[in-house]
Amino acid sequence: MSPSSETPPSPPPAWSSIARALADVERSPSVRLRGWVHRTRSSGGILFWVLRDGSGSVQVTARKDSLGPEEFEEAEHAQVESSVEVEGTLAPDRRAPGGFELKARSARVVGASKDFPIFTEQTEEFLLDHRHLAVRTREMVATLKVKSELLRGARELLDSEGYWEMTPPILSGNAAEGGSQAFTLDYFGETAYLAQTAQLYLEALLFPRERVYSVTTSFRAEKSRTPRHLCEYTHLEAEIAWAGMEENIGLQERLLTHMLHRAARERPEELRLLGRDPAELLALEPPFERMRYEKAIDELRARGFALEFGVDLGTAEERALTQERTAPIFVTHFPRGIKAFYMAEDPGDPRVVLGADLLAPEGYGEIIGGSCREWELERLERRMAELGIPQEPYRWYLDLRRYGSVPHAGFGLGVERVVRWVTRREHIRDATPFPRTPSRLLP
Ligand code: NSS
Repeated sequence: MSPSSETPPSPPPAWSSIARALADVERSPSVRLRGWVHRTRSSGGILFWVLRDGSGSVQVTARKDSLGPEEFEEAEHAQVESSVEVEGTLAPDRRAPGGFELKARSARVVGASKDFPIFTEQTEEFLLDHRHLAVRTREMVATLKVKSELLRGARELLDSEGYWEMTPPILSGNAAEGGSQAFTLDYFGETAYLAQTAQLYLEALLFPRERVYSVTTSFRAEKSRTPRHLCEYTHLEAEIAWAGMEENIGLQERLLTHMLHRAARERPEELRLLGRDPAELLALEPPFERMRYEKAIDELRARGFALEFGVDLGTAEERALTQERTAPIFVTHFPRGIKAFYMAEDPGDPRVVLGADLLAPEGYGEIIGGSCREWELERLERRMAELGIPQEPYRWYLDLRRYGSVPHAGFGLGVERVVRWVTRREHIRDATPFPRTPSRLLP
């Protein structure tokens, strides 16, 4: 037969993601997928894989008689986490998760994987040492997807309300949240600090834009080994011109609610896998309860804590306050002595500041810290002097109070703190792929 009379072979289908292939199955059941072998088993000339890609997973069956002996043997020897390319037809199968399985016509190994070291029932330490591989586990994947969705929800809400995303610096010549917790490094012979917050820079950026936010990495040189402290975390911060307590709290309520609802709508399966019922998140609506610090101290004393006005609330106190709650709660009007120099004094009660922390329920505790800023030059200078903070490195910050200062307020949300609560992780290090803790810089 001459080549011209041959039926040309139909071109292979374009690469698809697993999620897209399953969504389009009625229209185009013939697909080409690529991903990683999540599970493998073979019996009697039939090979079963669970194939995973960035979008989801699907069961694949490959028969020796459709693949041919050589290709079948190579596929059969592909161990867990080998990367593979598969072509075949999706067919309904009641037993397969997702209701379909891919009947393979070809299955090719791209990158072999020998003795993948991650499996269930390994120690926490081992998994942390192998985090670069453990990020492929189902729980990590689900957590990372929820985290992206929360971040996307945050940007969606802030953008829709006219906030401008800014890119403040990470390196600075001054520490902003208390020098002792700042990492320092050598900057061409000078001392530089790694950012603990973008706040001071967002305050400067208010003047051209009025409503600004940023998502940056913040650093805290805290040796505290608690389940809620990281040395490096994702900080979502906003700053609002002409705003007081109400506007500040209102934005936090709308922001958090939007983030939670988006995650619940877009990632219900991942949330369920992690032990969180998405309905619990959808049920949360503003306004959230508010409680003055003084009242919180009373409540804690009644529960047996020996506390005086003026002490900060730690992990144990916040746990006690929130353990039996199902919705977040604002604790407001903290004593000045335990809060940062830039927080505005309450004109009605000079012992306290116009600030609020938002505590997550179920014992998780603080997820947002916010306040009205001391916006008048004299008062800010006086406060810095009281606290012995040198003016020189903050000269630029004080300038903001010299040239058209306005009342303003803002807050910082700890993204991993929110992820930990939403995904019910015991430790905050499981809310981030590569946690930095006092004892861990690798992987
Ligand atoms: O120290 S904060 O309470 N406040 C600030 O840094 C302000 N300058 C933010 C602002 O107003 N723009 O930190 C804010 C939040 C806090 O509520 C936590 O959710 C989170 O940042 N945070 C942390 N997350 C993880 N690990 C550590 N160590 C940590 N410290 C604070």
